[in-house]
Amino acid sequence: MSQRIAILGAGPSGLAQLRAFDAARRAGVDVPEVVCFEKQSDLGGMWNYTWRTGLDQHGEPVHASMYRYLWSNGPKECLEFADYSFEEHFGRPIASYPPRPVLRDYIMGRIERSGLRDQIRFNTAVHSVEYSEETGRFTVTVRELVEDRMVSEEFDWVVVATGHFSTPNAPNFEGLSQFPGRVLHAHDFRDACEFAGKDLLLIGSSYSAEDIGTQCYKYGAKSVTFSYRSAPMGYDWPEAFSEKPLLLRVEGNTAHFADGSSRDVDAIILCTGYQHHFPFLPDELTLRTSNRLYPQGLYKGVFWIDNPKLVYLGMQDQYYTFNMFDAQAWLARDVIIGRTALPAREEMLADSEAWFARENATTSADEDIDFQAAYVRDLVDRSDYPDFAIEEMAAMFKEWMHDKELGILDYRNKSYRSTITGTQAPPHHTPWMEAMDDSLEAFLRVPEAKCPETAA
Ligand code: FAD
Ligand code: NA7
Repeated sequence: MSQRIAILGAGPSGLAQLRAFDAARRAGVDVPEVVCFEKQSDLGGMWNYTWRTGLDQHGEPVHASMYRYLWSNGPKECLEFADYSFEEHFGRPIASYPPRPVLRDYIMGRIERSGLRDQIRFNTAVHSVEYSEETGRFTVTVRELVEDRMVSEEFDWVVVATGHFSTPNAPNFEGLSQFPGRVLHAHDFRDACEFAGKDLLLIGSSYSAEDIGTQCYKYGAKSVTFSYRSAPMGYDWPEAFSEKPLLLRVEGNTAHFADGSSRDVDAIILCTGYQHHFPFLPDELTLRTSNRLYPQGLYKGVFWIDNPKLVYLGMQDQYYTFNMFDAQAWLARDVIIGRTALPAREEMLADSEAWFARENATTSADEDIDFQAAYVRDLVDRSDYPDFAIEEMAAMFKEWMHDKELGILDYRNKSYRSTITGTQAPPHHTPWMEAMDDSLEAFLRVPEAKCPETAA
């Protein structure tokens, strides 16, 4: 009987796995049957926007943590697919920091053009995965959401690509229950306009805090106070921003911080990160990790060492995103089709522990970037995924971090050169702070040429 592969999730990671099999099929390889289960009604994963929060219309947890007006927080040149450039998709060069709908269009375009949509079962939520030692196969049980029925099927391999930025890590702080304003986690943040004119407190000092804070300011928040647990972000913030140590308690609408200072605020947003959460997996197959560059227990960051027929994609904290997921998916495919053999368990464990220790030894963001670049290089060298300029991208990531230090509200106005096509991105027609419309149409609009007499 030919092998069957289940891919759980049709976000960038799951789509990378579909694309990897398709590339082999096009090259004449006899590939197994692939079925992708996706609980949303469309592909795109986190890049789909919904107004919904909490549970969806079927009673399933809403996956989306993305919000209106979200623009890429890194240069698109660092996440470009090696086998499908932005220029190929849009037919011309575009600016370096696109808003969410543009990136979604790009991710979806590669799949639509390969005709892979048929392999995805939409509106289908995975509810359990069980492995039988006896048969050596997995039973995947899904709920078909529209029909409201449970269905089980058997597979030889399971690829978990359900993402890890969806289930909030939401700590409690004394007094929050009595706070008179809104308290929410970043996962439920949707529209910055709601907070225009307000004094905001954001807990956390990483990407979500930085991006939601700057965005609320862009759309009219009166002030933004960040509260950090370990270290402040330390940007050269405009006057309306301040950074405080950890929130100790809230009394009424007054927030009290660890340095004895306090501040009156109207709303509190917990930007305290996410949990890796796999409610459909049994204990022995569940990855348990913090948000880090090398989660433990995975060979090459992908294969579950205790049962390597279970594959995890995209479970790392991420500098590299789409192209790293591709590199992982290509290697997973090669093992599944028997092109590459996995070493013995002891060797897999030793390799994974060595990477884990190497990550623990990094002491700066630059070293973290180099670490992830080395990891992606190791993956790419093991499959026929098109080689790409991983190390040059690492240099771009470092430049990007420097751009942010120079101007946290301006860094998205910079342009980078694609390592895939060699094209320098044009500057965007509107500086990010003034670009209020995040639609694909507004982003791609070619500005009208100014008459010589009106051009200053
Ligand atoms: P996801 O995109 O999360 O996709 C997982 C898929 O699995 C979803 O479609 C989901 O519906 C499905 N799923 C989950 N559970 C089930 C189930 N039980 N049954 C069936 N289907 C299920 N990355 C960047 O490169 N640039 C950025 O600017 C950027 N900004 C971000 C901003 C925010 C607010 C967040 C949260 C993330 C951001 N990221 C960014 C990272 C982003 O997560 C990745 O780009 C990418 O979406 C990860 O892909 P994935 O496929 O691993 O996971
Ligand atoms: P991250 O990057 O995992 O960061 C989580 C932040 O939350 C980080 O600053 C943590 O502080 C902070 N945190 C976590 N728990 C607490 C508690 N209990 N108290 C105070 N602060 C806490 O998650 P993000 O949401 O910022 O980013 C995730 C993705 O979403 C990313 O890819 C973006 O592109 C969008 P720490 O520094 O650990 O002390």
